[in-house]
Amino acid sequence: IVSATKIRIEKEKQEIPLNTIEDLAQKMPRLENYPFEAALRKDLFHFICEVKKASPSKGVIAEDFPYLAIAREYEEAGASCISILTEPYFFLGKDIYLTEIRKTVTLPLLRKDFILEPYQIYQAKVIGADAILLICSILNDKELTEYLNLCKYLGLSALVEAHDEVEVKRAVHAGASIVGVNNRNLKTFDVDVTLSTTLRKYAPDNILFVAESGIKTAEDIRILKENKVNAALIGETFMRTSDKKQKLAE
Ligand code: IGP
Repeated sequence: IVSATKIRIEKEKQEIPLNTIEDLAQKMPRLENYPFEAALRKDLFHFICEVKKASPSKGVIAEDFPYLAIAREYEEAGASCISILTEPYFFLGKDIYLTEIRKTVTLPLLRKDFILEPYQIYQAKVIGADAILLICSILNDKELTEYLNLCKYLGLSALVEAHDEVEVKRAVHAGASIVGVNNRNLKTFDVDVTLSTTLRKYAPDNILFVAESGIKTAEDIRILKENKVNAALIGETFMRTSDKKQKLAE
């Protein structure tokens, strides 16, 4: 995934060079209030609902993919934020999904992609994202710190993804204010929904903590709430549920 993403970035740079995308990003309104983080700071349990056509572990999840209608449904159902896959090769995502959803809903939007270079952070800003995903396992400490600072400068929030105790600590040390634990092992695709609750204790209480992947039932949510997890990032379960409002209410 990393090498495919690097090739993609090089191709994109030929279309829009780094200095151009940097200029464009700086011309975008810099929102002082960091809407993505602000939404999750509200004192209740939050749902970040994901717009995702396919994934490497599940293949195509949604043949028919009315992404604008899905985003609208998430908003009506009471989601706090929306996550949108823009990664084209493994998740069949597109930047345009995010840009169009931006015009359709008012909720804060997370650009879900494999961020390796600052170029993609400027890009996220330009396409209308409020937040990006930074994955600890593909970034070193220096990059993590630098990218978090770049986010701050652009008015973006960052969800910093970890898979184990060491990565949660690295995320906190780098200055993350939102840490996510991915219950899915990216190498084996195995899901362990207890991983996020087990790792909660390695981040201070004031850091927003998000459980990601494999979350299916009201019972899963009850356990997350009990363990001081602030939000759940849910893709497949909602993508496969026709009545999203009812599922979220339950
Ligand atoms: C959603 P699920 O199992 O509810 O569809 O998972 C989300 O956590 C998952 O899409 C995800 C992801 C990622 C995708 C978590 N981290 C990193 C791509 C890259």
